[in-house]
Amino acid sequence: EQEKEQRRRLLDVASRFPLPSGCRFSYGTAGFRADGATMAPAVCRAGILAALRSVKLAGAAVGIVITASHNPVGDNGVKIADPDGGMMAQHWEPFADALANAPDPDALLQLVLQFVKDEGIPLGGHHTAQVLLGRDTRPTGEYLLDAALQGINAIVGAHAIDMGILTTPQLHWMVRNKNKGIKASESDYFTQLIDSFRRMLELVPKDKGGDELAKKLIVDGANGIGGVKLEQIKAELSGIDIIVRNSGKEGEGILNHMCGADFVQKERVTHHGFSPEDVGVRCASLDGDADRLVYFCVSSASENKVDLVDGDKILSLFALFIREQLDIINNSGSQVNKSLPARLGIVQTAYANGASTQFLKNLGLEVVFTPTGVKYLHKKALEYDIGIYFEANGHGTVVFSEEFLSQLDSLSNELSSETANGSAQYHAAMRLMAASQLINQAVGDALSGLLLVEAILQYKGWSFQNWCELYSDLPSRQLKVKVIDRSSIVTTDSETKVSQPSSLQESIDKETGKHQLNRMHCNTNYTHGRCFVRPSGTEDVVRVYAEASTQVEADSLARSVAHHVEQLLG
Ligand code: G16
Repeated sequence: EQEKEQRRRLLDVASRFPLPSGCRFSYGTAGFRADGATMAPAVCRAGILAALRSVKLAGAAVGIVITASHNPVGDNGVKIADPDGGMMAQHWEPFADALANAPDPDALLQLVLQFVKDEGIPLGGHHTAQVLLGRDTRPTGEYLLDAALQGINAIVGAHAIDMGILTTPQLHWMVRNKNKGIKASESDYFTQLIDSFRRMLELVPKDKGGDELAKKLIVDGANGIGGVKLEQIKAELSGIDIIVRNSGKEGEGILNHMCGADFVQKERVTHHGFSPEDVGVRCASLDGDADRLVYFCVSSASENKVDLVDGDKILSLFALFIREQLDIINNSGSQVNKSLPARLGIVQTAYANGASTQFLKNLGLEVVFTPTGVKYLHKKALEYDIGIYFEANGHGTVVFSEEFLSQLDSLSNELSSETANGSAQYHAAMRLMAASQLINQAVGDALSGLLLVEAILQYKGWSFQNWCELYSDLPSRQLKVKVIDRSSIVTTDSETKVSQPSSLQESIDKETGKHQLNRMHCNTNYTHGRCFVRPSGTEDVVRVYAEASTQVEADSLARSVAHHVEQLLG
């Protein structure tokens, strides 16, 4: 009977959300994304998928976030969070694609039945499933939420819980906590941020307390959900004075339009909503769903220019801080000889500015690379006791292994019970503990990242300028190229090389070579020259990234390679 009911529900929901002809969805860098108005079939099927994932994992909570993050307001998307709060396991992505593109109800039913059999999913038994849903502020959000709910309810025994309008990282955090059996509501999330931030500030050495001006922080909310949430808690964040711009309130502007982390990182110009009075003030910028964070400072109002601190420099700040605390614990030379061996790993992508990689390697840190996408970086970072990952675009976090945290916990207990209470070692251990509570362990989170940055700047007594001057970025340029079919580009070596079409890599090599030749003739060169091309997994474009020793060279290298892409792929 239950099996019959299951089949009926799947056929029924599939007929309610037919796939429009010509539509093709792909579970890209961060789930399905497209024009919001065309997304309902894919979102409904993501609902089915999430419920199946929960059944497979013995009823553990799985998450669905309806967002297109940094994309324009007309777009929308959907991604699934696994029970640990991370991205859905990648080996389910081919099924996700097949399900989203199933042409009719019968094909969809057959696909599900086959998959359930292959994966050993106990559908039809006395299973349960629970799916937590969150969405951002996009106008298509509510309509897509309904499509997701219908998809979830098509699986017998599945239970959907709508968590409301949230930042993407909040939903990931909730899923993780719920499965750990710990507090998982939005107010619990805020309490954790506020308390651990306060603890971090209490551990700032007394001589480092910043002046009043240094407490001022302007945050560009990209007219999305991040600014809204920050407004809710800013009064409780003692120690910083936050002003939110592009907060998403009526009349403030359009989501991600001329504002937000992606805009300032790519364009390097001031946002909508900033004025000459802001010159010299420390500013942070979030993206539409607050999973990205970059910092900037308006350097010249007349020229509209900004000094940018991107994800690489945030990573470098975190790495310095964590390394310093580990060094204090391990080499303090204090009377209490306690040590805490920790494998610290740094994860970057090909977009990381070459100067940042060099800086980190010069510190003696282990730096590894993965393809673009938090799903790759996060997984890699989990291989370390402390893994720090960031994409240049501001997407990243710091993950601490359970084992390391429990060692840290016993160390701080020991230290606190000995005479060393109050010692540098003890304080360093407490700082790491507070940082692990503050920074989101499930996924990159702009709000928690921002508070950790602010606490570390105060700890170090650093201004924005001190931070910015950690190293000088190599000039770089990123371009987007529209082509007929971006999937015809296949990359290898963590996306640094094109394997197909092979002639494209030859052209890229030739362009770099040409400019090296220029060095001899015209005294210009790409001493630090680097260029790669990859299809975006969130937009219908091919991305071109070039880096060189001058801005003119980086621009020209990017332009010539973009031209080859256009010529070859239309
Ligand atoms: C998403 C991913 C990021 C990725 C970005 C761009 O960000 O979560 O990991 O760097 O897309 O990806 P692509 O170059 O493939 O378009 P967001 O902020 O849009 O969720």
